[in-house]
Amino acid sequence: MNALSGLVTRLHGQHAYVQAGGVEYRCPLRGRLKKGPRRDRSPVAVGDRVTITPIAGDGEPEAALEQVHPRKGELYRSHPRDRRLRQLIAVNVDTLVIVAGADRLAEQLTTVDRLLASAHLQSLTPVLVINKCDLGDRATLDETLRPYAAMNLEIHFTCATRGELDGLGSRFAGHTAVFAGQSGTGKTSLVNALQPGLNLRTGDVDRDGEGRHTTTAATLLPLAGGHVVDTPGVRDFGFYDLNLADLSLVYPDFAQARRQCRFATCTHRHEPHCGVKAAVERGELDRGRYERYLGILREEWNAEQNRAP
Ligand SMILES: Nc1nc2c(ncn2[C@@H]2O[C@H](COP(=O)(O)OP(=O)(O)O)[C@@H](O)[C@H]2O)c(=O)[nH]1
Ligand SMILES: [Mg+2]
Ligand SMILES: [Zn+2]
Repeated sequence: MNALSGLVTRLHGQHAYVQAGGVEYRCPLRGRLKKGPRRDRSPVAVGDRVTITPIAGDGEPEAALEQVHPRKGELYRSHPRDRRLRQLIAVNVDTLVIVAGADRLAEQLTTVDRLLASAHLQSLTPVLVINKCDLGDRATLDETLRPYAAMNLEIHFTCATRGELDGLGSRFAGHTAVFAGQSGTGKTSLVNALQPGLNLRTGDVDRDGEGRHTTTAATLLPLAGGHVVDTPGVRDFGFYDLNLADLSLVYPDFAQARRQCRFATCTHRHEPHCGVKAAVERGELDRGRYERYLGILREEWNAEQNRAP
């Protein structure tokens, strides 16, 4: 049969599911496709553009993966079980939608900061969505979000269950956006509200956070002239290719103060003549952002020390 161009919408077990010409094909991952780079476990990722050859048969449509086309824009993290490996969450993406809940915003800010740093590191446009606005007081939210608004981050306030989308309805036309954030913040509910008729299952708040079973569950969906990728909750979003001394380089709000640090390699912890610490003391840099930065630095450092030999 003739080769077709398609789009990888999800990975499940040993298969990739590929949409081509309105048909979903199941494609074995162990096939003639060459293994991807060693740092990746799988040769394809959600969002990959691929060439497939359908395999004749009576059952579910099947095809062989022939080729993966060059990628533009990747979202990845370090593999939760082996930090030397990169875990691709989705590829060919340009926008990272960071979803947090208005009811528990304060305790989700470290996750927000990690995802924000990832967006900067991976050259994706970040969009912050505060969902469940029916459960939060707007003045309090605005106060909590002041440092984020000050860095010109695009912020939307939504209530997915009431269909209040604060302009997100057409925001993703012409884009591929990944929805990420902690479990239970309403990512799937938002996708449902953005694209009536999808009827994706919601409400599965997995208290274990992220088990092995959730790591392949990112799903690409068509939406108002673009695509979105719904992901399971990612609380612990480890950086894959970051030299820890460079973490603050992806903090746009630290940029000006960093120039006053005496040492170019300053990590803004204990070093003398640190412009960042000084800016925090003067109240010019948000103390919460700074303290969460220190916490992330410590967590990443510990993860480095504990990584598999
Ligand atoms: N009160 C309120 N609940 C919401 C809102 N959006 C989602 N939820 C509820 O939050 C729970 C988790 O939603 P879900 O979309 O599965 O979150 P996900 O884990 O981020 O995909 C479900 O019970 C939803 O009905 C909202 O705007 N307001
Ligand atoms: Mg979900
Ligand atoms: Zn410094």
